[in-house]
Amino acid sequence: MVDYAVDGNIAVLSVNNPPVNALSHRVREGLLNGIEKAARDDKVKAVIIIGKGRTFPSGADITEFDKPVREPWLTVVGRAIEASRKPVISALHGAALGGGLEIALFSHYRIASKKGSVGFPEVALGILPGAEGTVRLPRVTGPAVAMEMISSGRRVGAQEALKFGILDKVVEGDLLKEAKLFAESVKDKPLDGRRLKYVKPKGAESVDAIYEGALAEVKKRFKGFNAPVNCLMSVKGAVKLPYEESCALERQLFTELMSGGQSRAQRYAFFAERAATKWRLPCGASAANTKPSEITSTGVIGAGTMGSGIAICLIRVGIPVVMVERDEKMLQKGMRTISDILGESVRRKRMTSERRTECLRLLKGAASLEGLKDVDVVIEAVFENLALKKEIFAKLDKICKPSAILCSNTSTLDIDQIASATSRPDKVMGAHFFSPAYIMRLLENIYGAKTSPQTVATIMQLGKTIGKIPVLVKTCHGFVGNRMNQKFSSEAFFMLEEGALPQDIDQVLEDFGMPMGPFKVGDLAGLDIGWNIRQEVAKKLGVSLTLETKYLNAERYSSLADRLYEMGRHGRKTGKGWYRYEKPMAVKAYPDADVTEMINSHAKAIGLTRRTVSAQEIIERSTYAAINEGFKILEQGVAEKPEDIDVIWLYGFGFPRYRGGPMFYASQVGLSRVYERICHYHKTLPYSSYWVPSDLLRRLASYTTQLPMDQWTKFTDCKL
Ligand code: 3H9
Repeated sequence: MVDYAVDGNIAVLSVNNPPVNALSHRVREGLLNGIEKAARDDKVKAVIIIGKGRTFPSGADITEFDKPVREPWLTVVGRAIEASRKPVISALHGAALGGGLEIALFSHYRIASKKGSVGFPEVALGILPGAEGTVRLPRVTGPAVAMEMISSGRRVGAQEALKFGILDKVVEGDLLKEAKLFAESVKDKPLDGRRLKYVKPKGAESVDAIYEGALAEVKKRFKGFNAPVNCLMSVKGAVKLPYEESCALERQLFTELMSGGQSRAQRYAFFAERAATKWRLPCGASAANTKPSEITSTGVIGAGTMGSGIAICLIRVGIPVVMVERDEKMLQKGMRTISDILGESVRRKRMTSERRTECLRLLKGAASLEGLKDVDVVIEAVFENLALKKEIFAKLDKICKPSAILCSNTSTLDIDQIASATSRPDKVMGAHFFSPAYIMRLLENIYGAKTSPQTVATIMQLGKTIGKIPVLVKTCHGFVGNRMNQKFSSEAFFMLEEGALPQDIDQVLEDFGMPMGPFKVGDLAGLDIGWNIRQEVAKKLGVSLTLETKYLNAERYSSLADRLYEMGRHGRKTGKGWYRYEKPMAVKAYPDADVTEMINSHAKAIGLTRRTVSAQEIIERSTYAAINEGFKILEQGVAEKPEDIDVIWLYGFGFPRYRGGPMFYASQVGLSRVYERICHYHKTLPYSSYWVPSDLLRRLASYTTQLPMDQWTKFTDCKL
């Protein structure tokens, strides 16, 4: 795990723990042994710590966090490094993160290769850098930079780290060779001033003001998260308190976070995200045994918001796109949108203007589907209409080369139906992007009954290439995200009828951690969209909706949103929706007495006596309706594992990461409690069939000791 070698009078400790050289028990032990061995060897005058493979250690081994701690602790190793009488030089490359950076800060010198980066991502795991990271970083950077870096988890490149004083030198070429030259140059120098524990932190006089400013910022930016606040408190302590006291404070704040539920959820989310990309099909094909095809050209159909956003994702990573639109005016509008969005990235310094020009060069427009005859993958992003999509896929099938993969950016429609319009159902998939497609990281990829493993592998790989978190699901109406979200949102309307107001429900769910309550989301999206969809559904069912409609297709129906629509309140764009706005498109939402009045009279019209709906009920009915559906989704093999569902909710709907996702949240509440409440709502809320308890949940809830999440799907009948 740590190789020891001596070259001349330099000892080299090489950490060898692929893939990211995590500081596992054996690595810590190896480093400590190496330092002690170098101390005993009279020949050795300096020590280099370096990582083998792709990176310097990227942090503590997160898989060890829930196990009993094994000696030596990271701080024990670090303190031995600092106490060494022979200079220790950490030579960084790749991503020197978390505990890795802490090891470097215990060392007397730090050099890095030009492409290396450093950072403290612990905050994303719900903890803080607990091996003196918060104590040591401010000693080199001052409190402002340390607070910003540690509370945000931001990674900084080598040049910026040099500017901040984190590094002593940035080198090009062979890192080990450069580190040896550096070691030769410092091996006889005294170590006074190189041991950070003795360095007086800078900025003590201004730390209170810096802390207050940083606190206000993190409370806004990371609302609800505990770790960023503890990070700031610890850095403040490091600047104000004597060294040992600040270490004790750091340990106390670290332990508090580590033992809390937020960190458990955030660590789960870290691994869930990685597990989601490891897809597996019922036939046994998987990410591990299926090779993706190479993609060198793509086509996007539709130059609207979604099509343009998808095209940006592709050209941004160097993949050429042919964008097709029937209407030349729309095509030009789409091209302009893309150019403007990339222009904004340049203005925000996220992209150079040369890079923007290169990206735009990869974008071509075409006025007919013929333009797609040579591309490897097509992503269709037209209006959500099955007949239209089938017509387009039938044409594509004739035009595109036989090996081309055809994807539909649909949020609900059956992939098998779309595939049936082609002679290549094995090469048809759903690729559900979330809006705005160039920002949202989730890509819900949908396979149909005949989709081939290679098609799946190719589109999952394409998702990774364009920087998304691709999650694979089986086709069904609404797939995973919208199918569950529909239940989550439906309950909000019913609770309005029963006694709550839009602002009550939004506030409770925002306090729970959702980025926006469902009524603010509705106002933002535009209430005409939902109205159109409801009219379409009613038309298909051959019924007409009235303002007193209470049931649709034997299911409970709320016509409150229809009443609002009829009042001309179409959301933010009209300055009125569930809320009142100062003017159309304004952001600040005000509760509106007219809406309250409308809700009250509607309840009366449909014969409901309004009552108080508690915060607890709002949370339960929204989340448990979605969770029950999540268990049905697992039962039916639509998602392969609970992690897939959680990742979809974390990245597609902003479910609070410190709750891990709806399925993890259910595991923390306790499956028997969740099941019991679902049974209660099933009994008390008739005509909402989604409250019928999931059979899988019932079985899991019957265990006296709750089963771990990785065993849940072992209990599905129609297991993958
Ligand atoms: C810490 O340091 C605490 C200390 O301050 C104090 C302690 C007292 N441990 O992401 P990838 C696995 S907390 C264990 O796909 P990339 C990962 O699960 C830590 N395993 O690669 C995956 O496994 P698999 C602070 C880890 O190239 C494989 O490695 N550090 C760890 O896209 C490849 O990972 C962090 O939070 C770990 N620390 O990205 C850094 N890290 O193949 C967390 C990764 O079975 N790591 N794995 O799915 C990262 O951000 C990224 O992994 C990194 C590489 C940027 C390094």
